[in-house]
Amino acid sequence: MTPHLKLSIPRRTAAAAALALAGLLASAAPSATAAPAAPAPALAAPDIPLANVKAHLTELQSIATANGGNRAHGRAGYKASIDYVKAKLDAAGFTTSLQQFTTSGATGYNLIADWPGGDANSVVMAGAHLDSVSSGAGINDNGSGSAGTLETALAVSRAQLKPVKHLRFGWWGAEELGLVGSKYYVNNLPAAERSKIAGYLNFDMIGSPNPGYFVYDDDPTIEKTFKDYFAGLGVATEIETEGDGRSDHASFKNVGIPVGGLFTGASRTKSSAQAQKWGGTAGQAFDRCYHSSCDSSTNINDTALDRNSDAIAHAVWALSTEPTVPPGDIYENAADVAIPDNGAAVTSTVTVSGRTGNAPAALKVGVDVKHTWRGDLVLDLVAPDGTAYRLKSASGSDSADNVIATYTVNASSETANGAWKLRVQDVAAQDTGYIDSWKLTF
Ligand code: DTR
Ligand code: CA
Ligand code: ZN
Ligand code: ZN
Repeated sequence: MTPHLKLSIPRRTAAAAALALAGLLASAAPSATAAPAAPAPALAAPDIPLANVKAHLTELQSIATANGGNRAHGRAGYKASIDYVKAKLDAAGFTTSLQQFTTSGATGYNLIADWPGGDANSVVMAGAHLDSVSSGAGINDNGSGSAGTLETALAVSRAQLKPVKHLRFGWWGAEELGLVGSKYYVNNLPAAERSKIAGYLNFDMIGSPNPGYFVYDDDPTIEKTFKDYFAGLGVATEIETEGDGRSDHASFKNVGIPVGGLFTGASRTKSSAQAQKWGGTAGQAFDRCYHSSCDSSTNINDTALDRNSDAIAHAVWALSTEPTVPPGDIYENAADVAIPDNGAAVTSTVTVSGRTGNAPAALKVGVDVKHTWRGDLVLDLVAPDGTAYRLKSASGSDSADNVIATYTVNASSETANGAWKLRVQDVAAQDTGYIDSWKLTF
């Protein structure tokens, strides 16, 4: 099992951030079923006006039209695109810098924009590649991600946001040549600077004309932030399965930075099941104009572009403005434990020591269980004295995958020190999985 990436900020803050972001707060009494309740967001993101995002796409289309029909690396259309985005950010008060590199015999450019303020040692970054292929204007691929990211940055400025973490945005060159710009950025970032990046959010194709709603399955906190947003809209999401290595998040993931992102699909075909849940046309590609000359202003689904742009803002706000939760002490077990299908319960143990007195009335139990059809699963926290606290009961109809959640348990009647166990049982046939990791935060 590939261990999932942790937010690379100091563990205590990471856990606090994860807890602050986690959507499920549950107070459980012995054998009571935890009743999840979503916490109020620390600071709700504003709506991102679709018209503003579309206006950026109109400009990028004009740039392509005026420069040989594309915005590809090494061409005039790319540099004009970078200059357009940079001018908007400079006017909005960002600290911008152009990073030059050479590939395929031509000069490429990355644009980095820092929003002044926030903890310089904990950076939340969002980015998109701005280059197109040479065959077209690249309005969905990837004007859409570039414009959604740009408009979110401009919304940060309009709000004069004062985030806890530092916010940085990036627009990458030469992604279509092999993630060249983002690799150059990461490779030229000193290790000490890399370790300050708490997470990188990537947006590459977020307005496909026959859209799917895919969330990258990488860092669980980032993934959950996006999935919670779409759940709030009543929009089902799927895990992005073709994404590994396919866009700029790979450059960050390869050096251990937690990543996440959104995607509405490229040349793969939408299935009938997907058309059932998302609408659109089954048997047709998510984007029939992928890497083609028809990837122009008309090659966008406005609803998908709007929803994903709003999701970008939601994640940027949520991941950078979470309340300063007093750090707790974390006890974690990241060893994978296989869960037998429709079989006996398994446990994973964390041993708590060196504490005094009882556990808190709001003991945080963070779980990461990878398992298809999570309705099969029953989860309990078992205290050192054997008392069981129900975290999650079986719910046959819940066909979604994975239990990535944080529960709050009133464990004030339990002594803190001792061997605490997460007990998981699969109570229905078919579908299997494993405990990926879990942790207690006191
Ligand atoms: N490689 C990207 C398009 C792409 C294809 N699959 C994925 C998955 C996740 C993000 C992006 C993509 C491009 O052509 O720019
Ligand atoms: Ca919107
Ligand atoms: Zn592409
Ligand atoms: Zn792309």
